Amino acid sequence: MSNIKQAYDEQGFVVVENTVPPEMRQALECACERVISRTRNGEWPYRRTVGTQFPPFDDATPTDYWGVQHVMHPDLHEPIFARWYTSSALLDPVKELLGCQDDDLQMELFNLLINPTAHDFALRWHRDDVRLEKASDEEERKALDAWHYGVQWNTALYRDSCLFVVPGSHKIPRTPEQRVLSSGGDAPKNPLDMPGAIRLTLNPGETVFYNSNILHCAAYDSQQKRATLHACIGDRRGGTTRARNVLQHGLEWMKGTEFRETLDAKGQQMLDSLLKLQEKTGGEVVYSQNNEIEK
Ligand SMILES: O=C(O)CCC(=O)C(=O)O
Ligand SMILES: [Fe+2]
Repeated sequence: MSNIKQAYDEQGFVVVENTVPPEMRQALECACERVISRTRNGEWPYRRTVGTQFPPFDDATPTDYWGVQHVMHPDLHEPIFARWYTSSALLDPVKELLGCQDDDLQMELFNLLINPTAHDFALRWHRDDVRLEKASDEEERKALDAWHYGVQWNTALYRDSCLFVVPGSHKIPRTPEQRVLSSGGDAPKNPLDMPGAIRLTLNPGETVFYNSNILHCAAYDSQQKRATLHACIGDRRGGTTRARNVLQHGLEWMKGTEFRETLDAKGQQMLDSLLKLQEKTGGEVVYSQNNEIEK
């Protein structure tokens, strides 16, 4: 087993360097600047709004933004995002971590995480596809045991210290103390109060690949520039295990020929796996999390 796979399997995350080929770096930075401007100017309807932690993000009067959704969307006209998403600099480690071949790769989400400009904001402790406020130990274990068919990542274009994780927590239910600190709807005042938590810092060009059901949270500083590529890829052999987590972000736009035509042959093959997944679910969208938790 490779070193990165061993670390990923044991800790639930691994940091990999050089995941942005030098010749793509500037194009990615410029494309990010453009899509961030459009979002902050209110010209891009698919975005993450301050005050809302999880999808759906479609609240009526947004005040600030912490993410740009669907950066490969053809209406953005930024082909560099799909070129990078299907590049070997990225797909080689993805295949290694999933233990899969090219044919198994399933296109999923590609979003951008940005600093809000006027408000600091934070996400509560969570696992992306488990409702922690009500999951029993057994339900948590079952969900974690089934979560082997996808990998998520954050790639920093600028130094990024927003993400906190509990290493190893992708395999085991929370301890009673961890459960208390992760069952409410609010973000923690100090994430390091969580037993076992560490803060991850990425230097420009570094990627943290992580199991999105690792116990994690994040804090966003409006004064610290952030443009972090945030994406995931699945392994189609997982059937519908990832459907809820992925389709809750609203991927109908990926069905059109306009998007398909922006992709190379490998990208189109990855897209076909996603479209099959969409077909299997009959278009039903179910959300992984409740934004409002009853207290
Ligand atoms: O901002 C981050 O790095 C993490 C975001 C996150 O956990 C999420 O979108 O579920
Ligand atoms: Fe998350």
